[in-house]
Amino acid sequence: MDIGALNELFAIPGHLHFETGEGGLTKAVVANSFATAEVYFQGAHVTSYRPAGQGELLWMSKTAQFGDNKAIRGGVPLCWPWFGKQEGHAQHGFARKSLFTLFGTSVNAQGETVLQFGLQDSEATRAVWPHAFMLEYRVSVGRTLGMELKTTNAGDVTFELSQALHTYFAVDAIENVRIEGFEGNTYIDTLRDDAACIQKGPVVIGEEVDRIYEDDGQSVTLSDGTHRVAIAGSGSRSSVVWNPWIAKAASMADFDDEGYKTMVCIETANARKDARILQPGESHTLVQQLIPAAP
Ligand code: TA6
Repeated sequence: MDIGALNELFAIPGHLHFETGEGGLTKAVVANSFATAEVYFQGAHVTSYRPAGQGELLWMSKTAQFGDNKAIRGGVPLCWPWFGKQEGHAQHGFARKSLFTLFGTSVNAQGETVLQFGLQDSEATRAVWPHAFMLEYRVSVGRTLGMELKTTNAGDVTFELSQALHTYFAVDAIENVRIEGFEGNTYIDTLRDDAACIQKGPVVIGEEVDRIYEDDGQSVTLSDGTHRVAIAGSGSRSSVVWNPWIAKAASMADFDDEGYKTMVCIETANARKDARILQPGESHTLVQQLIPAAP
């Protein structure tokens, strides 16, 4: 649908309009009394969330690539219908490279701007992943950023789902980052042959980190001395913390070499043994909410 038709059908004065963004891709531009945000239709990808009077909460790579069938580096990629590597297929699935349909826009009772995107199975998706599905994604922009990813098994066979809201957070300086809330939790260290470890104290980042935490539904708090944001999730018992550090950042063309100094990923997931089995007709919703607070 072209920009004119989108604005005709879905724009909301004082809340939302549509523009052509980077790489000629269509994006929704939210500006309400609580915050601004941007969501690309490619991957239903939130690339910006800036609460009123505060700085940008999400990190975007300076060398991020925007184009058909490309995953955008930064913001909130949707890793779906699998998290991680899958023999013979692109890591983290195909949703983040797919063009979503906008099903609706509204203002809810809290005055938040709400966008509802969807993705259904197609010949192309079934060639990669042989299942019928309905994927619905609701983004709510207000004093908090709410993201709800609902998967429905629309077929007649059971399938396994693993996924993540792979959120890239902007931080002033990685050496000041503390992530509180995982203390005492078990985590898998994917950089040490999936060694099982226990988190002692807050998570601090001074090297490459790629961990999958067992998550008992507690919210975690990211702080760096200026930004402070609480991350609440539901429908998840696993969270991922990732920073590529120097070498890995330099090895990725769409990740600017110095970018590791100003970002950390905290991802609300259904990863590894937290993958879910959906029976025909069954649904599962993964939710992440970002709650910015003064430092
Ligand atoms: O979430 C952590 C992770 O699985 C890392 O292992 C790293 O691969 C990161 O995701 C980024 O993956 P991507 O496919 O977006 O380059």
